[in-house]
Amino acid sequence: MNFKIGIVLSVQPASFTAITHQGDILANVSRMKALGYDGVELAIRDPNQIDRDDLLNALAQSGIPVPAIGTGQAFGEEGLCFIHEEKSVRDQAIARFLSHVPLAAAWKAVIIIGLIRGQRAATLSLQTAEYYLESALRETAGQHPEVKFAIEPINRYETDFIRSVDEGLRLIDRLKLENVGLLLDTFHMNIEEPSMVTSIALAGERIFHFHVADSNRWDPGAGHINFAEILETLDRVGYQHYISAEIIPQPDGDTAAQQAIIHLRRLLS
Ligand code: LER
Ligand code: MN
Repeated sequence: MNFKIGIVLSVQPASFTAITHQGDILANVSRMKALGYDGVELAIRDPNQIDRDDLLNALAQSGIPVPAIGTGQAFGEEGLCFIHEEKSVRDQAIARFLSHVPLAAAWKAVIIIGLIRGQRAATLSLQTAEYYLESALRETAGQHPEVKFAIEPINRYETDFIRSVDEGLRLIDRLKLENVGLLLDTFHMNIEEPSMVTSIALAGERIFHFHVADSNRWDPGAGHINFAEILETLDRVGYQHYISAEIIPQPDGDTAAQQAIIHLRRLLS
């Protein structure tokens, strides 16, 4: 199996719980490198609030690739999203999202469209929400064919909009943009998909990125998801990108990160 193993780190402090390490990016990157991770996925709330050159230099010096950039904290911490009823908020979300593009281009990283798509207000029709989201994606991903973007179906308790692989596939079919695919996450699929392996097979080459967490969002191996069959299915559909651990720091960040890579390496060997 030709997968690389990554882990999600947050560059800025975040209230999102499924992150083993946040802040002090230099120290965290070298820790993950020492544990044997092939890459680090960076969750960045606001690229304008960090010294991007410093960050680029730090990652270049560490020699560790950045396979993906998470953007959801703009919604989680600030409420910016693509389907907000107020145009000014939608515009701010689009501007924020676009500010990730230079970093993604430099790292050849996939930009994630997770929670930044937003949650549908009770007064907003599904049709209008879909229109807002598609317009935002055409204005962003549609203008940057040099970068890949991945829509993440997220479970019903965290969003009410694009929860299943099927909904995600229908959206990218409507968009018809070569550079937009899916990010599948085992934690969400375990809640929403009748069969994770069937959904992975259905998404096939449209899977641009992959998150792993067990059924309890702890490290793979700590719950009841069958990762062996998931990795075999990914391999069968030709997936060759990163498997990125997005897990709760339980009992602590270092231990969770270490247990995750030990379990994943064992399954891949
Ligand atoms: C992010 O990748 C994720 O999985 C969501 O649950 C929250 O952002
Ligand atoms: Mn995820």
